[in-house]
Amino acid sequence: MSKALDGVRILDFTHVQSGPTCTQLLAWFGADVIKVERAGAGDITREQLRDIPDVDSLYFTMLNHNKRSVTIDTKNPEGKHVLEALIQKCDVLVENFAPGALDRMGFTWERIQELNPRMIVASVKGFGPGPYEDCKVYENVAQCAGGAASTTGFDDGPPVVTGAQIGDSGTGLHLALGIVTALYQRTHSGRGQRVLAAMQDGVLNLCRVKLRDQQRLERTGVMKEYPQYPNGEFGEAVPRAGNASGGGQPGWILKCKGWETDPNAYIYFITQAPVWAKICNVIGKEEWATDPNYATPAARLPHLKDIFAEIERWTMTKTKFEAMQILNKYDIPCGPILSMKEIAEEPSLRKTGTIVEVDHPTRGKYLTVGNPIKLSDSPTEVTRSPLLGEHTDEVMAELGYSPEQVSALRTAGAI
Ligand code: CAO
Repeated sequence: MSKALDGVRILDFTHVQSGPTCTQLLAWFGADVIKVERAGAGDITREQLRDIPDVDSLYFTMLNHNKRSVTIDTKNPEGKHVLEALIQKCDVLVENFAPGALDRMGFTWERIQELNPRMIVASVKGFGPGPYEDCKVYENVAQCAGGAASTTGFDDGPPVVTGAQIGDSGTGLHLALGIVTALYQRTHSGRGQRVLAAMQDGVLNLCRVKLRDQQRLERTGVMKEYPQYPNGEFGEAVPRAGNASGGGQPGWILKCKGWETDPNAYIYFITQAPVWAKICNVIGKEEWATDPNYATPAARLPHLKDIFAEIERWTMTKTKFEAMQILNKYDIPCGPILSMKEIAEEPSLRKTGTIVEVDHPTRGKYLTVGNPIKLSDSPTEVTRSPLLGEHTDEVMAELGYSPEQVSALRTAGAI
């Protein structure tokens, strides 16, 4: 079966995490992704967090599936010529170098347009134009500068970063959308364009509800869905809300059977208004369904802590999976806290291709996260990440270089 992005050629100049997540998605949708790396070293993540000596790390392999790897020294004059040939052949150049690095290599937007006016140049940067535009940025910097850290954690503790890589992988997703949108516009404009996804902007986009709450707080001085209500205090900025959903349906993480020894024996429980009577029945507090202090969502807000304490008395008598099964029967929204071990072993995720086992020539078998976006007419087959420079000869031949020319370029250190 053909793939959604069949025929689209991506010049992948990305490294570390944010850019590679974007180009991996495009590769899964069928684009030919040619990853450019420096000979000898390659993407720095190949050697970071290694669990097997001299073997590409899981960090690298899990971000670079379905790609081809070519080595080019883009600071070598001959290497620049090779890169120029690639720019002429490809549809999209994706990069996430430090600000200005591409210009310093001599590949300004103007130069790229001269070479290929249809080229889309897509970049991840830490910040958009402004005081921090020249800064190098990693994941947690973006989480802090994008509003996530100040709103994550508990009221009495410091700001907390989340394990979900919203700065890197989140921005990679944003960039991928920008790229396919620009490809679509090119079908009628005939022109390429620049696509920028700043990590601060991407994180803030994912924290949109917290900017909503900032404005609610400024108007009313209080947010009744937050754990600070009714006994705590609100300051000038949106506080950390612990595990509160912060949305229209209050929720909290509750202990389940075994919590004393299992750090993940917990369940997220949502007291969704339409099923309030069922919740009361399940936990044995039938009277709360009609008690005016508990019967309506507004009446419940000042009592949320007591309500969750009462529900927890019930959840502590069940494992998270037992609780899940019972609650689902009544359409009560809830979710077990799953450990990575449990997720890795979950058969249904294997079946859907969300968790995939991949074989690699030097590493052997390992697990990875497959394509989370499923297209019915463009299924994803996850293939292993390339070895450094594995496809240099193949791509050079496609660019019209003879084996002798390739060998001379190699001797000159250009590829
Ligand atoms: N041939 C020759 N030179 C190459 C090359 C190649 N194939 N590939 C890269 N280089 C050069 C670059 O041109 C750059 O050289 P100059 O500094 O002389 O211009 C140099 O390698 C280093 O690039 P860099 O500054 O991007 O890399 P770094 O390790 O110092 O910084 C990072 C890494 C991620 C902080 C920075 O790239 C960055 O801020 N990127 C944008 C934001 C981003 O994506 N962050 C997420 C990273 S994932 O957590």
